[in-house]
Amino acid sequence: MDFKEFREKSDSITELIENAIDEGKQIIVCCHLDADGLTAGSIIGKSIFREEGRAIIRTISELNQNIITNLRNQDYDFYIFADIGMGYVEILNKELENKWIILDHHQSSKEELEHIRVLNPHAYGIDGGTEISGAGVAYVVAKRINSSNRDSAVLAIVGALADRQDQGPSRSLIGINQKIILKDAKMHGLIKEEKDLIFYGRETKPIHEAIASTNMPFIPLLSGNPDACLAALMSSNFKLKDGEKWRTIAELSYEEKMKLIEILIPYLTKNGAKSEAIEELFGTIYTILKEEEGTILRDAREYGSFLNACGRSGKPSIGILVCLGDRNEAYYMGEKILAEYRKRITQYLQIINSDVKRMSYQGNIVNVIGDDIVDEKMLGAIASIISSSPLFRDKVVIVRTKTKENDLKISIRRGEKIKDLNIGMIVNRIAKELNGSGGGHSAAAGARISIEQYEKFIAKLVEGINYEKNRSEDSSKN
Ligand SMILES: [Mn+2]
Repeated sequence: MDFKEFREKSDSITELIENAIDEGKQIIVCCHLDADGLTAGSIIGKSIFREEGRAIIRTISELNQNIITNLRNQDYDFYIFADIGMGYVEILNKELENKWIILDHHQSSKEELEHIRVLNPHAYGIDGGTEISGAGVAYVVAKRINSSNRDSAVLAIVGALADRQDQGPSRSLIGINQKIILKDAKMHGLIKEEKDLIFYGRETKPIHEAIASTNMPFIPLLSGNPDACLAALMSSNFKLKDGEKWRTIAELSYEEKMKLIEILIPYLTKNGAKSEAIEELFGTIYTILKEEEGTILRDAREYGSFLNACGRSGKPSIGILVCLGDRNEAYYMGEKILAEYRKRITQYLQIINSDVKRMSYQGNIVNVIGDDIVDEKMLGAIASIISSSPLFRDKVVIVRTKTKENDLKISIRRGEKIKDLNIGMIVNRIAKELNGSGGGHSAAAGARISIEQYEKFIAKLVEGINYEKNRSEDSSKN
């Protein structure tokens, strides 16, 4: 890893942004619409506003020639792509000449990674899949523009967690996320880090509701079903109320938390192993101290799910407003969007679970057909949830759905227990061979192909996974 070179490159990229601000250029920040993209775009947008630069932030779900031509025709003076852009360097060069930069953490070719207008950690041996997210890359630059932008460290942590970069012990952040971003946040009293049960709403919701609204890990029969959670807890005489008031997970004693885990074990693991359940349910909680107690945004993971819900429900601008500080109208709208979004996810999962034709197995692969039920914007979320199930930790999960254009959108997730398999690279190659597009990270990738190519896609994927697996087993023998 060459952190010094990454630093130097961020200096030169920062300079390009500063020049654009100084010259009064009209800047457009184009960011991806998932939580990491929204936080990345907001961090960089905020830093430009702070210098009194002129910028607008816009979200995009994907890049392609048409979208880029369209952007060019809108005549902005400077284009910043955040958490998106890899794979399009050549087109950007052609269409936008020298008026663009990319801040991203997705994998790409060496040539793209090292391009003078691209800041990407992969170029310096820093793993963009686990050590820094798109928001983190934006943060590194924002901090160089003005050290006051350290207040954005919180957003960078939200982005990293939403991109599931909590890959350290007890689901903690590692790499630059931990050594630089989290350190900044802690030093300025912005974030508290502690180990506890990972449940959405651990500070805010009644216990059964907190368990029910947890999607990661997804707990079969309980996730999305508060009545079933309530029944399970009541039948074990769990103390759910203090007088009239519902208690929250955060209020429980250590013994009570252990008792809660005991109750959940049968739902979580086949063999009822307590250690596995603990591993699954205990983790590092990141609490955002400046957010009001009792709100969704107080927990950094929940903040991310709030933003993902906005982005994937077609309301990314609500998410951006919240990132920029709105705690009134936009926040209340976001709350409603999140509730609705969780309801839909539960419905999708129920259909997938109850219709045997929708889920099939092929060696290491779990194949899920979401056609005509799963909205393409929510495909990634569904793939992540299914893949987080303890049953599939050593599997590659593939979920597909039809797009509006009658193509297929496919989301691929590598189970936690599989190492040394770069799904993003494999998918990128296969999609290209089949005249589609695709790519991503080593543990999570996506593709878009025509329906006719689906069988070939799966066959090539199985082949690619087996090839990589054998190769890494061979090399580990040597
Ligand atoms: Mn990202």
